Amino acid sequence: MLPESLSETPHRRYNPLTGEWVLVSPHRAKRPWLGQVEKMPPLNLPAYDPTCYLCPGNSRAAGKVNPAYTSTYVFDNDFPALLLPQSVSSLSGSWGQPDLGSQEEGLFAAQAVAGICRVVCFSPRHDLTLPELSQAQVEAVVQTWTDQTRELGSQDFIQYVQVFENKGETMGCSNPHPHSQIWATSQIPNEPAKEIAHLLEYQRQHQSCLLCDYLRLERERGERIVTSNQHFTALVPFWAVWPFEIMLVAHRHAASLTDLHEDEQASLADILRRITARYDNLFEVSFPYSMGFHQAPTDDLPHTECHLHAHYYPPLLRSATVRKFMVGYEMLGMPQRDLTPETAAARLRSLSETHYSQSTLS
Ligand code: H2U
Ligand code: ZN
Repeated sequence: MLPESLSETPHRRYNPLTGEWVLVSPHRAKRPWLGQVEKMPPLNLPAYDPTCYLCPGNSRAAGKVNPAYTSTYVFDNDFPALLLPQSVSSLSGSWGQPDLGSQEEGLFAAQAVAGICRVVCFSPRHDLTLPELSQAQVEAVVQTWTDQTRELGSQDFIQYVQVFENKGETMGCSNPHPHSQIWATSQIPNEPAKEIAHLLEYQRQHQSCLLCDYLRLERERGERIVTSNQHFTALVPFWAVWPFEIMLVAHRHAASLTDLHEDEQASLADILRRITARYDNLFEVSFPYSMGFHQAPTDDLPHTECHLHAHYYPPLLRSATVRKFMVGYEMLGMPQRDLTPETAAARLRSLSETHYSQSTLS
């Protein structure tokens, strides 16, 4: 169990995946439990929106037309942040080689980056988010992410496939039609690169996997677990920064989405629905977040250190309208939280996994 001081005294906690610390101020945190919970009016979106660029049969920018799709639908982003290698003038001849100025060595480092950006619509329905889709529909989403990881990762110049979902206007999501994005790049981006460095170092020191070891301890302790099924556990990490942050970890030491067996894929779809139903039920609002998977790079290395997991970073703190801002001390000093991860987990654990929109129907 948590030493009592960690639920009462200001302290900092270490994130072994990134090597960064988070400041925890539990003495300030009595409020969230007592705070007024404001309800937002339901969105009441139509099943089909003729003005939506993601709905089946509609036109997108640059004149492309979506087919009358009936399951998931993947297309190349019309405004990609990254371009194919042939469209990128290499700064140095090969990917990954910084083009360093000879004298300024390192002070003006730059590298050309090539990549592919895609958009994945979860279903033709404009109004149904992950917890509102059926198990079979979410399995199709998992299968699509897996196929995309395999297809994009098999391209010679791609070293990393980042699957992510930005949900809600507060997260800068431009369209309510449920969708995710995939950016596949010629270099490993910062966040997975930091984690891989720490996973490798842990493996070197302990001859075991950091996430396998961490997951085992968390499952023994139970106090930060939110929900689990046969193949996955969702927990509020000991070092969580965002109030209701969740890390979703595969039970088996699988490195990537592409390593999951069929029953594990179904379990993944199941737990994605459970997590997002709990999130929506927290403030009875469609809960905004950024989430994404961290998996093994698709370069030529074995990456036995990598262990498939996902991070959910939701901004809401006390109600549907009170969000956490990462400003001031957090930008200049370090991230800080009031609500302890244990309290956040207990709160999420107490909620139903039946989506509130369904429970009000019955
Ligand atoms: P969000 O997930 O942040 O809402 O982004 C949606 C993406 O959809 C965004 O990257 C792309 C934008 O470039 N998009 C198209 O590819 N075609 C369009 O017609 C509009 C938006
Ligand atoms: Zn739509």
